[in-house]
Amino acid sequence: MFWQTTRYSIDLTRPRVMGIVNVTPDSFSDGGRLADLSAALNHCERLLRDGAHILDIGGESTRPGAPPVPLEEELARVVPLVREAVKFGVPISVDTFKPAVMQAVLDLGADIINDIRALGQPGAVEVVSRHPSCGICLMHMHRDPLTMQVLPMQGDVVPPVRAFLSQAAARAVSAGVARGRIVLDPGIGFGKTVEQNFSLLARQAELLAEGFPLLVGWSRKSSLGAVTATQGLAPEAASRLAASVAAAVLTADRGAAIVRVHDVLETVQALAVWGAMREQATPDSHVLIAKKDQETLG
Ligand code: 8Y7
Repeated sequence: MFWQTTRYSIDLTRPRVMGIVNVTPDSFSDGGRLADLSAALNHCERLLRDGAHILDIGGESTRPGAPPVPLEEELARVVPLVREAVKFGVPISVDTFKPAVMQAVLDLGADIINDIRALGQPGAVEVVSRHPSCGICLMHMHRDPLTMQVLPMQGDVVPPVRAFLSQAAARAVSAGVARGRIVLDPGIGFGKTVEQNFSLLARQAELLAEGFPLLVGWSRKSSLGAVTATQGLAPEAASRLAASVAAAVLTADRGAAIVRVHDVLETVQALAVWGAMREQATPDSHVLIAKKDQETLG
């Protein structure tokens, strides 16, 4: 299966690693805009050296409880970086739900729109469908970042998450977006309890049954903190590396095509081990996989 994006047709025969690039004041800011830009570019280069296949640039923190970012501020954070990042020679994804930001980065040549609101904002479907080929990630979120963890979902979340994603994809397709441009994402941590997040992992096959590739982001999320807590104390986000890598391998093993991660090097290494095992499990398939990879993305 391939993911059709603006400039790249991404071969999803093996799992792809999307490296997270946050351009929010709490990540790179040290005062001056230019310093911020060069720090962000250095971070991009590091993720690429570490083996990232895709970069995901975001200018709005979507952490639970995070306040909204005004349009002008988000544009000021994201546009200068995307303008440079499209020169790296890898697919550039932009994490935004604002149609005006989507339009601005697509005009700069961005390859993928990663929308935590699944094109739910008025005008978003139109911006994406007007573009001939950009990729799009449709993610499930319950409520919004301010309130999602105060009142999470109830009961079995797998069927409603699947139904939501199915409808979001159908809406995009009927607006003219080719199916091959779409990937789906269950939105780990977006308005779900720890148990609900893990049920989305255990039963990922039910989401795959929609027939679209899955992108999944477990990296450093609080559910990983919850299940690795000792004496009631969860490790901080930066200390959830092993847990994040374990979750990335498990989600890939259950069929996820793209993993969205902070720790690219470790995830790439872990997936290489998983891939080596898998080649032995299916002796015929690896020749095919290697050949396809040569034809497209590194
Ligand atoms: C996800 C995401 C975040 C995710 C997709 C964080 C922007 C929170 N999580 N996008 N964004 N999937 N597609 O902890 O799981 O990274 S922000």
